[in-house]
Amino acid sequence: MTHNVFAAIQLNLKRNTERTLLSIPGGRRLTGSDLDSESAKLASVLIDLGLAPGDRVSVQIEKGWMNVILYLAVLRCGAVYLPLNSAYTNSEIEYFLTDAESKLHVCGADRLDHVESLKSSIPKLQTLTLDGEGGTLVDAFEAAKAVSKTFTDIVGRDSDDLASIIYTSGTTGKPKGAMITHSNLVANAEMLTEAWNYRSDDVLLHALPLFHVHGLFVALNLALMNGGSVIMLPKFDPDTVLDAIPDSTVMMGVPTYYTRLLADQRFNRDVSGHMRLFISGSAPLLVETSDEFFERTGQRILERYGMTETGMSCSNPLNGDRRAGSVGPPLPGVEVRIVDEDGAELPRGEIGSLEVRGEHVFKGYWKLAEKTAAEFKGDWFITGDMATLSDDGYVSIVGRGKDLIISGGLNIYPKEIEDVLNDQDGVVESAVVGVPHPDFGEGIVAVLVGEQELGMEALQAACREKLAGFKVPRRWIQLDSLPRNTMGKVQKNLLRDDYIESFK
Ligand code: MLC
Ligand code: AMP
Repeated sequence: MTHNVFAAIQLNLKRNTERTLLSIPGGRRLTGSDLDSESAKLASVLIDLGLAPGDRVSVQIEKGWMNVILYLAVLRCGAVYLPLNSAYTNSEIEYFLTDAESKLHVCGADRLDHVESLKSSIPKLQTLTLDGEGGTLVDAFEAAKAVSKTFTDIVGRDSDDLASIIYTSGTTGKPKGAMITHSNLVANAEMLTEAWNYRSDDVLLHALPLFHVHGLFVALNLALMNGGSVIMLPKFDPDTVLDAIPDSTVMMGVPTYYTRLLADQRFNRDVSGHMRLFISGSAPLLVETSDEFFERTGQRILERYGMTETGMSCSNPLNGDRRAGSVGPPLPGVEVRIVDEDGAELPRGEIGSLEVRGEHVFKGYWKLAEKTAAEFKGDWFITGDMATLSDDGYVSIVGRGKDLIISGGLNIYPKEIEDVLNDQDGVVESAVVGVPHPDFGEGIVAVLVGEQELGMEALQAACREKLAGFKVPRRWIQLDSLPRNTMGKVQKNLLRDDYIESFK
């Protein structure tokens, strides 16, 4: 028996050969049979290219049906899917491809020259392009479709074999590749199916990007593993979302999606009344957003909590008390504990470090055995989030032990931005903090100390060149010195307080 997660997906594709499982408004509609046969054809292309089980396929493409086929094809042939945010700059992706030793990289034609130039340091790297419905990947796919007999199998994998690597940044050093196994994906989808009673008659409104855990493993996998159908939008846009809601039953999003919907007066009880579930995660959902949503629609958003390394760990209940400000009890099969700085478990209600364990917890960081060991205590994974556990078992995330900004559901590690800023002429030191932002939850403020008056435009341009747009600070401040405690550590909490109104 294979543990390839694609086998679990295929079971449901085969149960739904004639039904449309994936539809792109104004574009293609694919049945279970289409998803099965087209992923097989593309898997043959990958195998013909020489991809072996375990080889990494890095992907930086726009969202669309071909992205779904590519993802399924990579799983199907036992390779490892490595999705990359389409906003990452060339200098950012260089690290990922080199570290992961990609065997195949799929990207837009505009990125090709840069990726080709990496071949000297990644000798076995091959490339294919995908732009909308064109590119060398599509050419190869069409050619494979014309061949009557190709690969239709599923390459066998063990439960502990890698299905995906997703890079997450960290408070120190370079981004780390989280190794996610086939059994992690199956386990997490099973937990969510049970917790949310996910069904084949659910229609998922999918506006999330496909390059993160939320859009790929929580949203897409869950639907496909249940034979549910997906309405796939290229991105979150209130107009297209409002058009798609009448045909949907479940929507998943980051809090920004819900604040943007609430800002649109067309979004009301009439539009949303038939929906079975609105789910939020990836960033804290403000109590006021949850309450406003409830007042507007009569429905309480179901908030859940997770991370790249673990998939989903906690969720408010489908039936029962969905508590604003809490992420709910652990999912079935997940254990959580709250510990103090010495690792001792804390009494209920006290704030401490959140640790989780279960089948959903990843295998470790790619090529980083020491970092992996440092973030586990036995099989307990240290999330880096600060939380409380109520007497009745609800987890509330109250802060972060890690220096992390979450903007519009995207994680930004200040260190990465500070490193770029500190390299610029005239900059003595910098501190980057996140403060409340009405649209993104948190917005980025850069506080700098310079040898002389700093040209903020040049600093901004330097950030733009090196970093994805969502990581570029939006407010710039120069001080004579940064506030420090007696240990010499920069007091970012004071900076956050001082600039808390920056985006008001
Ligand atoms: C885009 N921009 C952002 C941003 N996204 N700025 C701050 N934070 C963000 N999240 C900037 C761009 O750089 C650009 O600026 C400008 O906004 C317009 O870009 P856009 O792409 O047109 O923006 P928009 O479509 O409005 O996107 C915002 C968004 C999107 C919130 C809809 O970021 C999004 O879909 N976020 C979801 C992220 C997600 O899936 N997270 C899950 C992670 S998994 P400029 O100046 O550069 O032109 C995880 C685990 C878990 O966390 O628990 O789920
Ligand atoms: P990522 O590394 O992108 O997977 O992001 C994971 C982090 O997002 C977690 O460690 C939390 O800090 C945060 N997160 C995810 N869901 C929630 C939530 N519902 N409430 C608060 N923080 C969340």
